Amino acid sequence: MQKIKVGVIGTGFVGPAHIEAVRRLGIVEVVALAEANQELAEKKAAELGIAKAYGDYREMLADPDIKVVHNCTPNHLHYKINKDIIMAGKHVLSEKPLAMTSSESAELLQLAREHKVVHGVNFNYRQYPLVQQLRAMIREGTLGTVNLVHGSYLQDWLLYDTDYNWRLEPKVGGSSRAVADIGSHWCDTVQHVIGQRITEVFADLATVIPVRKRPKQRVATFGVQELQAGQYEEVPIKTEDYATVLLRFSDGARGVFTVSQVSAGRKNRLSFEIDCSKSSAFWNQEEPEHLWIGHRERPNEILMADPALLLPEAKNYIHHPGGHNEGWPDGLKNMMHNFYNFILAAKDPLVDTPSFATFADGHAAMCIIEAILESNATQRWVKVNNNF
Ligand code: NAI
Ligand code: 4PW
Repeated sequence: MQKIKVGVIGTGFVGPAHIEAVRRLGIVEVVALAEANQELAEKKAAELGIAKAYGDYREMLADPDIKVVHNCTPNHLHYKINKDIIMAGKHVLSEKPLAMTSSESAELLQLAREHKVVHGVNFNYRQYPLVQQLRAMIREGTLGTVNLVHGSYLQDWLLYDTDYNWRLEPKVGGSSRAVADIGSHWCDTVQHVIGQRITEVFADLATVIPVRKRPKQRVATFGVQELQAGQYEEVPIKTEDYATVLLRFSDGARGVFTVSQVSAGRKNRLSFEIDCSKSSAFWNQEEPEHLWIGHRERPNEILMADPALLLPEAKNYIHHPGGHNEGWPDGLKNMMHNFYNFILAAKDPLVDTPSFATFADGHAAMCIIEAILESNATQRWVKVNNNF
């Protein structure tokens, strides 16, 4: 079977994870990567065992054999690079956020639709088996009507004033930080699970650490380093470390979430509880193989990610549709399922693979982020644009 040829732009923290994930699918060949310059591209290509290295991604886009391109660059480059990928006629899997503003994301959505390319955004946390199981249970009505959605996404990698990353810089990361970087995952995942859109928000944001020690040398994502005097400069920080947001959903559900990048001991803890008219459910990314089901009149249950217990829509996420997924490292499985669904759609756009996020979901995320920023600034409920 002919493998689909893929190129990856940006190989810092997440780019290599994309490469590792798609390589394991068995239906993809990563033939090229592009980096910020030729020297770095060749260094990374040698490390990652990739044949072609480009110091300018536009040269990679000229390769007619490459059908799919993953954009794993910093946020400020997403709009331009995604637009160039579409104009080159390639299917585009963009890292989140889709762009820096909702006007940019609206333009990308329209362009992708006009050029009939398959378009995806890597909201990968949808792709855990028990997240898909919960989505199927809600669609089947097993839990009843969704009334409340509440949860959090907590991390500690930016707890110290010496922790730094381009995500803190509005010109590179965007006007929002914790909400855009991780709140977007929480909002996308719960909307996907309950099948409703967020329609209104009321937000409270804070910059818990208003001054940070910015290293004079570039620091890798999640990088930690001891800084000596003279190796850093103190800089004011305006983007938020923390947010709590009240939510209203399209079918009447209410909710709230908290995001924090300064919660010691929480490494990457996305969690949510969905309280329905018959029963409730709770899922936590740090224990992804367990789904808590709460009942009023009978003992609560813990559903395990056991293929024998899962609904068909979720079973696929245990067993690779190609027949096996042994050896898939747990940390990669959610991305692998996301990319598998995307690659199937890229091979045959008529294939119905509803679970990966498209540019429409990426645009929806930008509209939610902008409504949250406006609500925080004006201290009132703000409606989210869902007309697209
Ligand atoms: P990073 O800073 O570790 O890597 C970015 C890479 O892009 C670097 O290697 C840099 O040299 C390269 N780059 C910069 N300019 C370039 C250009 N003009 N052409 C080609 N390459 C260029 O950043 P990280 O943490 O990997 O994040 C990248 C993106 O992935 C961000 O948008 C972030 O939101 C997203 N991300 C998503 C995750 C998820 O779970 N879906 C996880 C981590 C990051
Ligand atoms: O989207 C990413 C998350 O999966 C973020 O950009 C960084 O990595 C911080 O949390 C995780």
